Amino acid sequence: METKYTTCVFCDGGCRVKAEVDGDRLRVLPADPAFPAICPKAGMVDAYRLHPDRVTVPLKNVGERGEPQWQEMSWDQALDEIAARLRAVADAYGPEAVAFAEMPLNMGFGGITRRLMNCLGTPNYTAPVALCMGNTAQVHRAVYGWFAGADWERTDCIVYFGQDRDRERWPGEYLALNAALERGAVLIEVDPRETATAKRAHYHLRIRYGTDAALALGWINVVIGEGLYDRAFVEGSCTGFDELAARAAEYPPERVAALCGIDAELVRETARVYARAQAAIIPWGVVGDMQRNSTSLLQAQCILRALCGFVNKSESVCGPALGGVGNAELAAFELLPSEKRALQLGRGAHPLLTFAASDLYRQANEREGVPYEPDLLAESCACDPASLFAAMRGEGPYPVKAFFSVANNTVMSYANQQGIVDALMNQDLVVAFEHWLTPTAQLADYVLPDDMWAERDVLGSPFDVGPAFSTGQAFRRPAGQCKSWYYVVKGLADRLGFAERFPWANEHELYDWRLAPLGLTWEDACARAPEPLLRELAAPGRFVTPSGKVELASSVLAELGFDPLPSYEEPSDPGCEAAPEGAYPYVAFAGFRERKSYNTNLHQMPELRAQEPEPRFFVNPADAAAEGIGEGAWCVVETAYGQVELLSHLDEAQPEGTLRVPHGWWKPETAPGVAAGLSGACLHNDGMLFPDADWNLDPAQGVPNLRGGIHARVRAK
Ligand SMILES: Nc1nc2c(c(=O)[nH]1)N[C@H]1C(S)=C(S)[C@@H](COP(=O)(O)OP(=O)(O)OC[C@H]3O[C@@H](n4cnc5c(=O)[nH]c(N)nc54)[C@H](O)[C@@H]3O)O[C@H]1N2
Ligand SMILES: Nc1nc2c(c(=O)[nH]1)N[C@H]1C(S)=C(S)[C@@H](COP(=O)(O)OP(=O)(O)OC[C@H]3O[C@@H](n4cnc5c(=O)[nH]c(N)nc54)[C@H](O)[C@@H]3O)O[C@H]1N2
Ligand code: SF4
Ligand SMILES: [Mo]
Repeated sequence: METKYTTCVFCDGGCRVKAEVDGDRLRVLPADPAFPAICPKAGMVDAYRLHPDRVTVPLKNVGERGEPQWQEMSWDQALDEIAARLRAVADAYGPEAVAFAEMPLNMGFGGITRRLMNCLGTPNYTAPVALCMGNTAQVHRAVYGWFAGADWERTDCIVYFGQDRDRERWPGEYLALNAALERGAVLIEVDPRETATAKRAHYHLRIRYGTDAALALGWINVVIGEGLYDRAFVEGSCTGFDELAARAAEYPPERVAALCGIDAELVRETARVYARAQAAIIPWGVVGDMQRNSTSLLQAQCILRALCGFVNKSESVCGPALGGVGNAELAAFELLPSEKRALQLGRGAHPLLTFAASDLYRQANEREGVPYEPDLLAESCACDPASLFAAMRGEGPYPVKAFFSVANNTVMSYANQQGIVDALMNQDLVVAFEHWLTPTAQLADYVLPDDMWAERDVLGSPFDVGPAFSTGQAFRRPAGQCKSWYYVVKGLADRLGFAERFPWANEHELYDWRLAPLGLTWEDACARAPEPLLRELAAPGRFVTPSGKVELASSVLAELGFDPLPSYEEPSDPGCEAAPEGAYPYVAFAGFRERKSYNTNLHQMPELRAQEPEPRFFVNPADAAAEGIGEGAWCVVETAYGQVELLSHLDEAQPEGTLRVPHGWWKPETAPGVAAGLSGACLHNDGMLFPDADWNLDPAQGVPNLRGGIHARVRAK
């Protein structure tokens, strides 16, 4: 029997697993006995690998775009053709006409795609991570100079903004939460829904969707007004306190309570509980990433941690790591000429995620002796998706005509889904690197089959925020002709004339190169598994910001032309405002996660699908009664911008006047192609309801408001 260690990526829970392999027999177990919460999905490796729908041979569409007729071909021929078409686009329009969207989390490590792009000369990259922690990372960077991670082991007070964890949704954190609550920690949950986690909270703030930034500003008001802040830390380590105090004065608890729809006394009391804790944490959670006021909310959270003295106590700013080649160094950003960086889409309108922001840290990097790192949380140095898709549709400022979708179901993973379909339809070349014929792959010219996590040796991390590399060891052979992303990148690089930048014959040689500065080889790393390989912190405890301090008023935001301080703006909804009064009486929010699927993936798996067969939306029973909707009825949920069809689920936990719409639903068993609605994606996915017009984006980052709510109506079908 063989034992191998790796990380399960059937979701982003990041569970380390141990595989015991005995011929065909396979057991997937927790790698760490202290973390026994491996969910049943991890055991489905062979069912997933050998699923009859899995793409295991390179495919070319010999039909029309969007109405595919697939022809199998060899890898060599596919790579020859793709390289030639890529070159043709770059020659005709410039290399910036080639764009990539990638989910590095699904691949195990980042940086290699950017290396190819930097060789080619295109800055146009986007990642769904930009909607999920990538933008948090850029705001943390503006305030602290790097990402701050919560110390769960010591905490005595947890503030959750909409996190709802359980054994199948971030089980590691769920166990840490359980342990903290058992130790007597206080939980403050901010969530309009009465979730299972909210029921365990000592304080549950059922705010109005999307008003989180106002609440956080109210807390800052109380902390400053009642003198609850850590004067020594503020005076010694922060800039901008006076400006902050003036801004916070605009958010007294009574005003905040009215904005959020809660009691002012609750705002005061929870601010005091947080500020007086010994080791409070505000862990990352996704609802802060996708609101109209995201930057302000994330900034206000950063400010609270600093004001109350938790930074580098219970919230560690670990700073960049040295030793071993990190993702940014692998990406070789120095190869991308400045005139090409200047062309990065979205750089003018929504610069916080782009080179325009990361370049503002250059002096701080030099001061602290740390490498230039544009891509703090792998792939957060990105175009905002709206700007990229607009350019792909031909709306300027220049054409983008070739598109690679790498482990990203692009069509379904942003706002304005119809606009993304149009963007892909307008390309000269679309390539999808996938496991399935997803709605995105259905619009491709070529679908290239990837290996999956159990089939690949991988040296991580997907993100550069932490100081460790982790190893993942393959324990199954790739199905059919599936290949690694490095194989594809190298194949294209060789054909495009960048061979000397990719001197490693295979990923093992690449990993040896990445590990050499640590005095290790890939084999050594495997021998040490399951231990992570720690890298050295370059500036531990220091703030790699322009001022070298925690910036309560951000000089980076100011430099980019934005308000340096957080604020709360009421989102607009022009479509609803133009409609007759009362036309959209509900507020819908998107993205709620089911247990048996992962974002857009896993709907193919029969055992999982049997448990979650149809896309459901949640509605309060009183609202359902008013609309004449019973349990389990097909309904149409509609905004002023689009509609989806979903099954009703009557749920007391859902506040009256609100609708919860799921993310990621398509039905792989139904007809493919644009005319048929891309296997249900255009009928069911949340991206149909939310526009990506500027008024629905966070201004600094251009990330869509998918969590803060939009006006909607509902009717039985
Ligand atoms: N409309 C809308 N958009 C959203 C969100 C939302 O709620 N609503 N949520 C946002 C959030 S939080 C996130 S994290 C992102 C997620 O965005 P994505 O990561 O793009 O979404 P997934 O559906 O998890 O995965 C994308 C594709 O990767 C494929 N895949 C899975 N594993 C592998 C692999 O090993 N190799 C390859 N090549 N492909 C693989 C799957 O088949 C799937 O089609 O979406 C964001 N976008
Ligand atoms: N099984 C499974 N696990 C997953 C995933 C999956 O698809 N399946 N997806 C993974 C991914 S990519 C992510 S990002 C995480 C997301 O996981 P979570 O962070 O748990 O996020 P959600 O499930 O999207 O929403 C959680 C809560 O946010 C609340 N919420 C919505 N809008 C607002 C708002 O404006 N303010 C506040 N305060 N609360 C709001 C909702 O009411 C809901 O209760 O889960 C990960 N884990
Ligand atoms: S929660 Fe389940 S699916 Fe997600 S990483 Fe952990 S074991 Fe894998
Ligand atoms: Mo996410």
